[in-house]
Amino acid sequence: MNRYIVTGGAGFIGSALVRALLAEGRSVHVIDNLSTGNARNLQEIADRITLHDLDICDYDRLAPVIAGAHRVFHLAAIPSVPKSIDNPVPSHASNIDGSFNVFRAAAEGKAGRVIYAASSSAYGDTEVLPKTESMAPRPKSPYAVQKLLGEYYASVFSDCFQLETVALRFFNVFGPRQDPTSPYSGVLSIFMTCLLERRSPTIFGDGEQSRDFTYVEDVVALLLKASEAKGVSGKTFNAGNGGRYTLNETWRLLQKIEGVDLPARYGPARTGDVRDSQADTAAAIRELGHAPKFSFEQGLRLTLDWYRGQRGL
Ligand code: UD2
Repeated sequence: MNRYIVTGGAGFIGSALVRALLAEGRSVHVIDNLSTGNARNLQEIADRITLHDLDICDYDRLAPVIAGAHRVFHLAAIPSVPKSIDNPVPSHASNIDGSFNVFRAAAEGKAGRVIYAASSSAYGDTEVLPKTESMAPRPKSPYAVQKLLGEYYASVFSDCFQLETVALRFFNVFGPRQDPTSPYSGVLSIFMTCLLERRSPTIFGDGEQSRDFTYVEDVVALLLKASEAKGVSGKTFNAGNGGRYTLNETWRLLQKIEGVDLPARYGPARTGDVRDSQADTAAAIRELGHAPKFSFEQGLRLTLDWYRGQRGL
């Protein structure tokens, strides 16, 4: 049976993708070193998948798992802009060396297409919104550089080593299972935890920075489409919703949904932070059949319900 590999499959996006692949009847192998991911995210499906507890930096263990796979979804990474500034060495190793290993293992092992999780951070601050794939990248942080380099490798492996690849630039993905417990966690997981605990969040900067928050199920649907689309090898596409919300608007909306009044605190802006982010989704719609289904508010409500359920509320 064809094997579908998900690196980073114990993470919140990866584990949602694993569920979608299982629903399609696929044989799924997860590669994860359980550093940012967590086996809990795969709990009720653990007996339906094969979990390889290994680091993508360990080529000798990685290569035999990837060899001959039908599709490789490469989501394993050390995410976070601030983490890559506070501790650049591990994120460089995972995001650059680890990604190179995945592409190399796929090419040498004659695997099918690799779908690479790139990042909207590659754009940096552009003069124009929304951000289109043809714009020159202007990475502002080590993380952004690392993720961009992975895209370049994806494209070069397609050209030079006949490996099919597609890169998707994820735009601030959120949803159930996103870990809210680290200072490097995604802002919405932190906001929602604050909301349910009736605490004020800290907004870094003036809160007028904006993001194209994208619900995880829409990204999963696009990953599946990118794994089958024709004539797209070596290309990079935005994986966003196409909208744009400031942090101030977002916190206001969450308070309204929950019916509370909890003014945010403000702290210094983060180094390496992008000011505004919004995806032009035209190319992904045209070439991959992207069709985001969840409005921001729908995604927020579903995610909030999930966090609430976790707390038995
Ligand atoms: C970047 C990428 C995103 C993804 C992610 C992975 C951009 C535009 N987006 O997300 O696509 O690759 O990295 O980690 O580069 N913030 C607060 N309070 C908090 C936490 C965060 O105000 O407690 C702010 C933060 O300063 C930023 C915004 O919220 O302005 C979003 O931060 P984030 O860490 O959720 O994601 P971001 O945009 O760095």
